Parts: sequence; structure tokens; C-alpha cells
Amino acid sequence: MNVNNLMAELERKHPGESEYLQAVREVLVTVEKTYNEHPELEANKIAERIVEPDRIFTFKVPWVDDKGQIQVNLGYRVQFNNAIGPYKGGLRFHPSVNLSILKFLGFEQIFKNALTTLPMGGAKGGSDFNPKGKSDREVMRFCQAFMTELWRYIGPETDVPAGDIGVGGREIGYLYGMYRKLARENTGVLTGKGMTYGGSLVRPEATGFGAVYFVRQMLETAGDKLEGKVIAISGFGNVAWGAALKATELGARVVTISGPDGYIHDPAGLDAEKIDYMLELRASNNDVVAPYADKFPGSTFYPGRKPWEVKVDIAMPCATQNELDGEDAKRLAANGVKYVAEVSNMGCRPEAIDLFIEKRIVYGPGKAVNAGGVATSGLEMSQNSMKISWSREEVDARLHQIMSSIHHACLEFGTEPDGYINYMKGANIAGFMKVARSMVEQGVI
Ligand code: 2IT
Repeated sequence: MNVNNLMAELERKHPGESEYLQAVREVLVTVEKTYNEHPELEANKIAERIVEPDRIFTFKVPWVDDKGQIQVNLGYRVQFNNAIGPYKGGLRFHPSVNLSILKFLGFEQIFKNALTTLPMGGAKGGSDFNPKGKSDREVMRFCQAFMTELWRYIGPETDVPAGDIGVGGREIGYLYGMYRKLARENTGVLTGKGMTYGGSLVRPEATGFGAVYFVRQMLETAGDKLEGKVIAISGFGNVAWGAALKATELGARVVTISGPDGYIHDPAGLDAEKIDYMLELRASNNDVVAPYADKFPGSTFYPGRKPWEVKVDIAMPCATQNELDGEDAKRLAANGVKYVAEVSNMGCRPEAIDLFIEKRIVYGPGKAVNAGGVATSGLEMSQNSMKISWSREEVDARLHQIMSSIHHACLEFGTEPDGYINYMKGANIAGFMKVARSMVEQGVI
């Protein structure tokens, strides 16, 4: 494989799909050397085949709002690769959603899912629908309209969607209700379900919990410990709250959270009461963080700014793609950050990652760090297939084991001659080679 030639071809075929092209380039650059040491991969054109999704569905989602007005949104499902298991990956409802973003997310999902040790392929979907400011009934009608199209393409052994930004337990409930009615079956066709209809314990907090388990191993491998560390977190959505809760429980101090309006700096650190307050604020369909500063004295709200200017030991981007750029990375490095763990998908811009690696700051990529979410979705699928329900301890123990196994894979494939662990390289090579081998063994299809 020649990465530059392959990228030039992809840019010609998919002009302007910047997030997708960014995600593909990162993976190909890091696996190129290993790839070229395995002639069977080139002989089977694995790179050319893996960068294109198997298929993409796009559809119109008309629905009626509370004022009786007709609204029209776009819906998508990108089925990227099912070489190692059924398509699996979340649905994102956000006004920024477009094909480039869903293709980048679906592409990353292939390798993340491969790392979890569970049999899951990669997919992603969603809509440009904005749940913010919508009434509960509007969200329900939208989810029902979305599922009347999506249900034909998915199934418990075919393609299993879940949540992502803008899709949590409430949306999964409404989506599942419509699927069940249309398909006339109760199956594990979605994950992140409620506990009354086949959900798994730990799934709501699994992405954040898994990320903190992974970060703890990053620190221990570096001869360090999590206890007493100061952490900057961005966002306060599905992922950030679990990370904040677990990090706090394990003795670290989380001093920032953020929203589209700016960030909060709370030097005393978050605690269970503050996290509960933020969850309530978010449940009111509002993603601002400013009210936190009025409620908790000693904390400050910085409008329109990002939390990466605060002096911390660990930075954990938990909001969205490309939220941490080269300038942010320079500021973090100047303030002595030692670890950066991406909990959002592709949270760091390539120039930020380059800087971390150059300065030997330990950097964990989203595919490894945030894989606990989809891994626990995989555990939900296992429980649904067996028609049983595991205890919280059982699911949490399996999540621990999976995060350890991902960490081990990163060490195996990412340790550089000077001892620095390039987690990005390790995760990309381990995930890619598993899927590639599976594709070689199954022939050209
Ligand atoms: O990015 C992700 O891994 C997710 N949004 C979770 C996907 C899933 O199927 O649980």
C-alpha cells in the first residue's frame, strides 16, 4: 500500500469529506509498515476494500412538531464493515450530522469494535435532527418516524444500533418501541435499552467508566497512579458524566466540565452532588453549563472558552470530534500535562496528536479509550441472546477485563524502541490486523 496514492484517490472520489478523510489517513499512516510486511494484504487489496463502506442508506424523515408544522430531517445508516460480526455502532442526532461525519465514525468503529474482543462489525448512523429544545412528544414522534425507515436495514444478527451524541436512554426507548411494532419481535436489535425491556446494567456509564479504567492502566504502566491527579474534562453528555464519576470515586480531582456556552473551572473538584445537579440540568434538555457557577461557590464560568487552558495532569476530551486543536495541545503541554485520553471519537486534531507524541506526552486514542461503551453494548447483546441478565458486578468485571485486553494490545503493537507507548499506533495496528485477517480468510466479497 502507498498511503499518499490511496489518499489522493479517496480525495478524488469523496471531495470535501474532511472528517472521513482525516480518520482514514490516520489509520493508514500508522498501519502502513505492518501492512507492507504482510503481502497477502496487498494481494487481497485489503486497504482499498476497508476504506469504503459496504453500503450507505440515506432517507427522509418527515414528522409533525407541536405546532402542527411539518419538519423534514435527513436520516442515515452507514454499514461499514461486517467481516468479524454484525454491523454495530451508535446513532447520532445533532444538527452537524452529515455523511462525512458518519463515515468517519463508522470507519473508527470497525477497529474499536475489533479491539473489544467481541464479534462486532462497524457502523454508524443518525440524523441532523436537533433534540435540544424539543418537547418529549416531539422527540418521540421524530424517533418513530426515523425508525419507520431504519427498521428494514437492521436486525439483531444484521446491524445493531445504539446511542451516541443526542441519543440516550429516552431516544433508544422510543426507537425500540417502533421497531418492536413494525418487526413484530422483541430482540436485542438496539443496545442502551432500558432495564425493563432488555437493557444491561452499567451500559449508561460504561463509556466513561471504561475510559477511566484504561487511563488508570496508562498511568500504572508509566509507574504513576490516578489517585490525587487533577483532570480536565470537556463536555457533559452521555460520556463525560461516567468519566467524572469514576475518576472522582478513584481519588482523582475533576476540575472542569464544558458545554457549547463555555467551561466551568471548579478547583475543589466535582463530587456526586455536583454531578447529580449537572445531570438534572441536562435532563431539562439544555446543554449549557453556566448555571453551575451560580450554584457552587468557588467555581468560575469562562464563556466561549475551552477547558484546555487549565493546568492539569490529565486531559480527557469527552465532547466531540476535533475539539482539541494544535493550539490547545501547546497550552496543555506548556502547563505540564502528562496524559491525554480521548473519550470523544477523534477528539484531537492530527497536529495536536503529533505534538503529544513528539513531546512524549502519553496519548490514548478514542478507539481504545472509549471502547468500553460499545463493549458493554456487546455484553448487552450477549445477555439478550441468552435471554438472561447479568448482575452489575458481572458486567463491570467483564468491562474491566476487556479494557485490560485493549490496553495489552496497545502495548504489544505500540511500544517504540525508546520505551514510549504509542497507543494510537498500537490500537490501529491491533484493530486493523484482526479485521484484515478476517477479510483475507473469507475471500473477496
Ligand atoms: O462511539 C461509540 O462507540 C458509541 N457511540 C457506542 C456504540 C454502541 O454501539 O454502543
